[in-house]
Amino acid sequence: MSRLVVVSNRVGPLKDTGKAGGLAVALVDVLQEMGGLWFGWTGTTSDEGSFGPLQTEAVDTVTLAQIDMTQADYDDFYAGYANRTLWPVLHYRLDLADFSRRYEEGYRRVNERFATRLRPMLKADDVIWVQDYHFFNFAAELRAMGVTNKIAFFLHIPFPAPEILAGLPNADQLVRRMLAYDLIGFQTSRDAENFRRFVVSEIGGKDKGNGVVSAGGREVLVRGYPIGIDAAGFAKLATTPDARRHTARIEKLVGGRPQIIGVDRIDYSKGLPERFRAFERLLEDYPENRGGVSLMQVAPPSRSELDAYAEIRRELEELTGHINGRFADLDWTPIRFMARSFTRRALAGIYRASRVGLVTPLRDGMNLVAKEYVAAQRAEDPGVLVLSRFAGAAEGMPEALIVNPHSTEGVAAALQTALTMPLEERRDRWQAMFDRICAQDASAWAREILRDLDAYSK
Ligand code: ADQ
Repeated sequence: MSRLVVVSNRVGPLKDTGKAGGLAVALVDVLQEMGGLWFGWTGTTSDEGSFGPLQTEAVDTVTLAQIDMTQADYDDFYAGYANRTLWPVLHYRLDLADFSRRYEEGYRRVNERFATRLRPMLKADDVIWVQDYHFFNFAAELRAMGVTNKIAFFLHIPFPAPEILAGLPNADQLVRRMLAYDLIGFQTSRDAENFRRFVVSEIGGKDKGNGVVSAGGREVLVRGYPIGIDAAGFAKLATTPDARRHTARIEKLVGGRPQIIGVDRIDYSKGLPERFRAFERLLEDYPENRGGVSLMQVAPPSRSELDAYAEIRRELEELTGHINGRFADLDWTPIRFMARSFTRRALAGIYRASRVGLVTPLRDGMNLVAKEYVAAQRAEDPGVLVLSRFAGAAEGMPEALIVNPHSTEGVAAALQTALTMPLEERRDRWQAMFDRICAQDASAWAREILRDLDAYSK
């Protein structure tokens, strides 16, 4: 059997994968089974950067190999092109994107450097799997060095409609270089369709049917592979003593009154201010909820060096103050906003104590919180998921209450429906979603991509 080589910006952990979430669990599973190498960035910067020593660590059949970046690489490649250019464009926010040429050059430089460092570690029949928007160019760089191995790519975030992507300077070159992969996986069939449309309309390629596109002498399989979570594992987490303690603390606090839960990194793609306004509208339009229903929002800060992120945090603090000032009572606080993170066990317990899971991104590749919320529920008395139509997760979770996150009234009405939904309907909807996320879990996702890569690439 071929060895698996995974490339991603951050690697690991190999042990304690439970703390890291579904992706690490899924990748470590397949890496262990096939034997493998996981290559990426150490997370630190140094003067030598990617020319510095390779840091390795091996557990059983799996080796982690990591290299540093220079501060300039970090600024141009990571904080620059990846997070200030690609992230906003791929989330349909051309208005927030920074198209500095320096960033684009840094991106090419780091892709080339990382590929150069991986090259001598590759064996002839290795199967290579590259993750996410940091490394769109990786296969093209390897091909230029004569690598003919099978190489797959998976994009964790959305791939926008061609009309949006065309706004990115040199988008056509970026997509041409992506065709160096043999298989390109996206979160949804819509993202895959957007990519195929771009190939046809912007670079003169052909859609050959069954997901295959051809251009520049290459044929590539392009499909949706919705990522899953370790659903069974997460359901178990929700019943651990640690999780139960968190469930009990919330239940004591709310005393039988329903809680709505939101859990997101602070990011403009997550629709957080819109969500707070929709909750305010719930209290305005359905006054019977005043003094009863509360919203708990858990949101660890991310990328706080970027202005757009710091602004959202300020806006959320203001909205919390405004809504609480307007509606709070002696024994009831409408919104509890916590800009911090929790362990996965604690999170599982928090989901379980919440009657409604509110997941309303303006754009999201998949959104794992939607699946974790479902996995953590009690089968006999499950909560209701309210889910944005613009999360990739909506494609595979039609039993959720699907909303347009831009519609304050629409989300408020869905919340009211969720809060008043009879037990039997809650159970039916939950069971269908739970069965599906168990069948289509993270490990099934990884295996399907690798199976298709093996079957379709010559
Ligand atoms: P993210 O944008 O990070 O991931 P998401 O899929 O929701 O979004 O995953 C976030 C993870 O972080 C979840 O596992 C969640 O439990 C955890 N988390 C969030 N807030 C937390 C907190 N306060 N404490 C502890 N843990 C917290 C990107 C894409 C997504 C895609 C994933 C996986 O943007 O669309 O689903 O990759 O492919």
